[in-house]
Amino acid sequence: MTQIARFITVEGLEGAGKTTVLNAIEAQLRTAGIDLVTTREPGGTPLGEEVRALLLGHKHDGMADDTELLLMFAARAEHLHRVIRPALAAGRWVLCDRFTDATYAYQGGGRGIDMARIATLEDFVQGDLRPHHTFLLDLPVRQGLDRAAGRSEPDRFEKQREAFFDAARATYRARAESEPGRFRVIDASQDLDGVLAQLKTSVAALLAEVGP
Ligand code: T5A
Repeated sequence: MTQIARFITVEGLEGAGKTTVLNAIEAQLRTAGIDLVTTREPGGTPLGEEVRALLLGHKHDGMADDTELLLMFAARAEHLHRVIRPALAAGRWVLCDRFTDATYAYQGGGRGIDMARIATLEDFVQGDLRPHHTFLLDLPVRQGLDRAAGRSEPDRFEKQREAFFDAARATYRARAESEPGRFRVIDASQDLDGVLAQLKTSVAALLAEVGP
């Protein structure tokens, strides 16, 4: 395939089913002959994975909201430098589990940090690089938390109260509404077969849009 390399992200609350969906998108793109790199945030590099452990673990419970925000962007700067920009420059597509929309949703919506401050950091760290396509797996907060419960010891984010996730979901949905060309919203409250069927159609539409 000769299309311009695409940067695709997958977003959603805990228990939305990102892991399964990412695997399905990856398989469909590879079948279409696309060379891609799959990665995740926070993380995706050795430094980023260490920052992820700081952010998700409980060693620093109660860290300042601004510390959390800056650590997200520090990990992202490294990720862009080592993985995302080099892949796109080499013509490879990038499929990333979460990116800056998660920062708007969790640190902006959830923590209440001013969105304008997040936008300033976004410009500083990313320049004009933004995802081309974003799949948002949307489902009611309670349903996602119930699915996620019992998988393992809850991380620092999974321990937040429901109101935190309500605000994060509202932010995700508002962003999707304001950028309909970039976002594809998947109803993740359906069973797995239903979610995968929506996804297959959506990825096929994306492939048709970018052309051979
Ligand atoms: N974060 C991240 C920020 O605060 N700011 C940022 O800028 C960034 C980048 C990262 C955390 O960091 C925060 C957000 C997160 O809290 P993570 O591991 O990426 O952590 O996020 P999680 O949401 O915790 O990811 P998970 O892998 O744990 O959740 P998934 O992938 O959405 O859920 P998944 O696939 O594991 O599914 C959960 C369970 O539900 C079942 C699955 O089989 C599984 O058992 N399931 C379904 N069951 C029925 N029907 C369906 N449709 C189902 N889909 C999945």
